[in-house]
Amino acid sequence: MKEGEIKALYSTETLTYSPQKEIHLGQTMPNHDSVARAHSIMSALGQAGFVDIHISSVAGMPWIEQVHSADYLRFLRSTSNMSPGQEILPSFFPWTPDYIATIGEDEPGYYAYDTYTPVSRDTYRSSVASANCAVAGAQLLLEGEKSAYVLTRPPGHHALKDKMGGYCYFNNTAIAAQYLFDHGMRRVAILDIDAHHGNGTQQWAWDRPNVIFASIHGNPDANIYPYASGRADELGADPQNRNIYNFPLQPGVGERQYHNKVVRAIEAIKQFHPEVLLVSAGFDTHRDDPFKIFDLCTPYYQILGMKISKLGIPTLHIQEGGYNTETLGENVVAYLKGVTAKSGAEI
Ligand code: SP5
Ligand code: ZN
Repeated sequence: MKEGEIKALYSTETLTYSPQKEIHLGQTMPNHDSVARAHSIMSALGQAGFVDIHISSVAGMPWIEQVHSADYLRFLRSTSNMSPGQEILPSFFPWTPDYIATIGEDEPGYYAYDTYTPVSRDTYRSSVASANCAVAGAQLLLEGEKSAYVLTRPPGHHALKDKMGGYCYFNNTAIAAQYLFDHGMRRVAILDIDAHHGNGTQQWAWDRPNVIFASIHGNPDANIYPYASGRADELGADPQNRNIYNFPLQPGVGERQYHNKVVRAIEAIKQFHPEVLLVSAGFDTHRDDPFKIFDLCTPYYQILGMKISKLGIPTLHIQEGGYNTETLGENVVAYLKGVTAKSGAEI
């Protein structure tokens, strides 16, 4: 790869996958994971001369099945039979063992934890295609690529073992990690730079001593989604052998405070001595993102990409959030320019 080039993988499913709505506090609104997000990234990658774009076609099912429960997979697969144009948002969430025993099997709400994440006849196919991209990206690392980028859409880091949430259905990052373990990797690091805590990825990493999960995100105690996880005192199943590093930040913070946490997250990863790094790369940290969590500007993503690549570990960059379709593509490009830069300034 020449300087400024990186293998970028996408599936054509992502160019048609188009969830319509979400419900926030009783208000129906357009779903944030618009198809325009994929177009924004694709066109910016093309314009910037990131020419080496491949279409992914790896069958990731064995690794999807290791990360998610059979019941959840059966439920998601069943949504493929929905009528064209039909879209469901769960409206009832069975929460006690009694409820689950009675209606859990048939109730979409059992497999969901919010009203932001709809299902339609396209959901399963697109989610499989997205996870396939992550697996294909991981395969590139095994083939000796120093870094790769995957345009995973739908995103993945909020997907739990048996529940969808936060626009996520399959945990693309956990699935890629599982694939890497099955192909001889022994220590995998995950850095989550989406503005929201990667609760699904943390759940998967929690009791895996050969995984380190480090995440920088909006403080859940400041009413930032997903509200119930991402605190600094979540250390993993064995606190003596810490493998979870959460760096919550107050909403509104800018680059200086953000970068301090990046430095600390990277320090933790370095000390873990991973063989490979997966970055859950969200760009909803940008100042113009509709979720308005942080105050980062586009050029900062280049510094961030450079800082991460200086770890010198084979790295797969996996797309997560980022919802301003005017800026998303250029933010991804700025980040990848940093990732692929051979040298340069660093803050
Ligand atoms: C992958 C990813 O970035 N998922 C993000 C999920 C966020 N879900 C919506 C949270 C709604 C928070 N409150 C909205 C305030 C509107 N002014
Ligand atoms: Zn996010």
